[in-house]
Amino acid sequence: MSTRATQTHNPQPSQTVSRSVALLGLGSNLGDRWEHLRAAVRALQALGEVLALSSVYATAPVGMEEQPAFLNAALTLRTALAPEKLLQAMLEVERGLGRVRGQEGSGQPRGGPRTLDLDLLLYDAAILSTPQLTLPHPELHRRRFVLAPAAEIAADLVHPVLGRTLAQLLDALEDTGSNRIVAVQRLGSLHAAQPSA
Ligand code: PH2
Ligand code: MG
Ligand code: MG
Repeated sequence: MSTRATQTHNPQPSQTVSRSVALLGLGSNLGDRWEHLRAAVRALQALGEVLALSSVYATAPVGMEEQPAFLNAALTLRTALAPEKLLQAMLEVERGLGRVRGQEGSGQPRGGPRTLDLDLLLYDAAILSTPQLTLPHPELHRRRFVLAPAAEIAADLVHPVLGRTLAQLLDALEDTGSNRIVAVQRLGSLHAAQPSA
């Protein structure tokens, strides 16, 4: 029997599983921020294949400004999980790393310090809006702390609503306020030793 015939008669079920590519934002501004990001990447590897991981960036807080500086990063994940399932799994990773959400009664302010924040920024070219999830992430194109790491690993990804690449969106940001270029500093690889500065 020829090799081709063998393959024809033995279809591989795993080849029929559809996979998508998600872009995730990572942030931490509480405790050992570097280690929280590293632990998050390890945990996310259980949800699919991490295709690319950005450098770590030290970023000034946006929104609630009276809080510690953040470390931010981004990664692309090839996954078989649907967007809502992926989001649920991401929330579990956050909880596993000690995140307490800022809800009434939690004692934590909304938008305040967090050990780990994972945001689903893009999922293929999906456009969707449910009470749980908006895609693309509504703040993606407005924030340098998101776009700088994201454009580092996926410059040519097109924002499905705005029709512009991540590199173009980053270029278009004004150098003002919390989006100042100096407010977002590239530190280096997450897998290297943490810079002491
Ligand atoms: N996340 C926020 C609010 N502000 N600022 C920076 N620099 N980085 C963040 O990840 C961040 C923020 C809410 O998720
Ligand atoms: Mg966030
Ligand atoms: Mg979040």
